[in-house]
Amino acid sequence: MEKANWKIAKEYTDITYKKSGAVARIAFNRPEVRNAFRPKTTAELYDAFSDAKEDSSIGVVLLSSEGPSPKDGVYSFCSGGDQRARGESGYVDDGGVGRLNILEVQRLIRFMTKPVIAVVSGWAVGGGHSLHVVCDLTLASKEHAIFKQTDADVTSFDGGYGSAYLAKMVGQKRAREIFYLGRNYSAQEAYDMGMVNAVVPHNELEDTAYEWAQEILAKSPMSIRMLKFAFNLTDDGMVGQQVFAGEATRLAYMTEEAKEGRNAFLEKRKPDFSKFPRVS
Ligand code: S0N
Repeated sequence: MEKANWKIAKEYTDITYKKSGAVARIAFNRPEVRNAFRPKTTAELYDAFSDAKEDSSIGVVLLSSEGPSPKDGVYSFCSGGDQRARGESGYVDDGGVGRLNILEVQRLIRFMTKPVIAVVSGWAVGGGHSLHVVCDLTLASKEHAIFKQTDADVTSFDGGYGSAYLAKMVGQKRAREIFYLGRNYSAQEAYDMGMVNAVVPHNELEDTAYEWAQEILAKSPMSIRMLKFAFNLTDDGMVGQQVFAGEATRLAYMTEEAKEGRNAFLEKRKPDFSKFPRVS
């Protein structure tokens, strides 16, 4: 299998952003705080994900992390919202404005036309756990990944995809257990519950993620796009329908039938749809 040849796509402080061929890798880079995200981190994530979304040479995005921590050698994917950035009324940015915007990052991952793979090298906790839930696929380090929900310990809880969509994945009882008890779950336990796609030896994790990306890239991009939004649709309500329908319209525009509709208007004549089949 092809090996990655990562090149820096853009410099940030709280994340790293690289590309290799048609794969983008966005990684948390605050290992000293278990890769907790602060408002600056979420702004950088949003910027990098937007670039990966808009770059038509990119087909798959890896959401990963740098590490281990220089302090104690512990690996972490992400430990959620930075508790030191919480003011009296929520997470506060450097300018004193209350914002975290991690939900906007979740929506970008959810609604971008490309699969996003969570590469969980260590702790996936709180909002970090929710991020792996919202990604299309999750690969986890056999030795170091630990899944845990502390939202109810710190009163900073994800009542959206992080919990409700998790329940679709692992079942209501398990999801409630994860949130109500806040226990640690190994990669194998997470796999057994259905929230991890593969348990991978730690030193093979990044290469495996790149290989999975290559396998996806060999498929029809249109099919992958339509399937992603088809999988999303029933859980995303009218917005899910809107996103799926947008892709259907994009396909429709490519037909001769659509061109006849446009041309007739521009040529100020009645459209002639008689030659187009009314398929059963
Ligand atoms: C990750 C844990 C389990 C790791 O434990 P371990 O290995 O024993 O390490 P520690 O000694 O605890 O930590 C090492 C150093 O890292 C710092 N640190 C760790 N996590 C954080 C964090 N989240 N924020 C700030 N610092 C963190 C430690 O303080 C320590 O530093 P030093 O060495 O200086 O002492 C364990 O660390 C842990 O449980 N961490 C906290 C996890 C947590 O509760 N996260 C927040 C959960 N909530 C969210 O993420 C909500 C996100 C959110 O914003 C949101 C989501 C949905 C809807 C809306 C919102 C919204 O509010 O906008």
